[in-house]
Amino acid sequence: MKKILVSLLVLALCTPAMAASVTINDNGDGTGTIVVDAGEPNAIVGLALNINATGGNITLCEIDGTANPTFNIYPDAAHDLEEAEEGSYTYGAGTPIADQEAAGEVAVSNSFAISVGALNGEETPGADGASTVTINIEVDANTNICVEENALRGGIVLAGEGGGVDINGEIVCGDITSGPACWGYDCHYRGDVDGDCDVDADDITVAVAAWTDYNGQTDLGGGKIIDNLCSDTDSDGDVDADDITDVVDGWNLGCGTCTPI
Ligand SMILES: [Ca+2]
Ligand SMILES: [Ca+2]
Ligand SMILES: [Ca+2]
Ligand SMILES: [Ca+2]
Repeated sequence: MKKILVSLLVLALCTPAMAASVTINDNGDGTGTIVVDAGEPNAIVGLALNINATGGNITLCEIDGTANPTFNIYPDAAHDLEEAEEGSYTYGAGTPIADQEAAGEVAVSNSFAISVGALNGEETPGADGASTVTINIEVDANTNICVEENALRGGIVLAGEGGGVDINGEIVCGDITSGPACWGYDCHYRGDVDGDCDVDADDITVAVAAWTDYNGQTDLGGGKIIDNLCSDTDSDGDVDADDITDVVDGWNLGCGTCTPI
């Protein structure tokens, strides 16, 4: 295990020299991906990024699925296991979720670091890294995600002579939403279905149609039209009396401070 930690330390000390890109992709269904791209033919063999979320909660975070041969060690899980009992770490044990400011594995939350590595050539078949790494995220509501390099661990590390790369000190942010875009409208909570910052006859028509067709039903997705989802003013997956109450409030009170789409 000592060998693993020394190797990582050497990699982490490499001077950042090149840029990598980080993008956040929203699937609109409560899932999304963070994609780190160092460009071909570079291979990322060490990755340490801070992830911070506001709004909803991150309920799952994993690297390219749970059994990706690209990375074969989780350094912070290794740290904890080795502290508990020397020699107890095996390749692939643990998770990539780490404390941002100190060594050690933690549970997924709204503020953590991703910490993974790829080691080759030891007694266990190693991993080669990859030019592109995908981190899968699941959230329980509309959530803003921000990603930056973790300074403690060295950010993004390439194989061979590539050394370290950086994202130019940038903090990359994006939303992962759990519903259609209309759920993000400023006045959606009062029944502004079309996002123009009022609740008028147009909105009422859509809301009443959704209420008539789907009162109390919890499955508004699939083949049902988007207007029904937009009439779900409290974004809980149905159009019921609570939503109609919101629309009535919107009709009577208006939208207040609101930016139209
Ligand atoms: Ca409207
Ligand atoms: Ca209108
Ligand atoms: Ca609802
Ligand atoms: Ca409801």
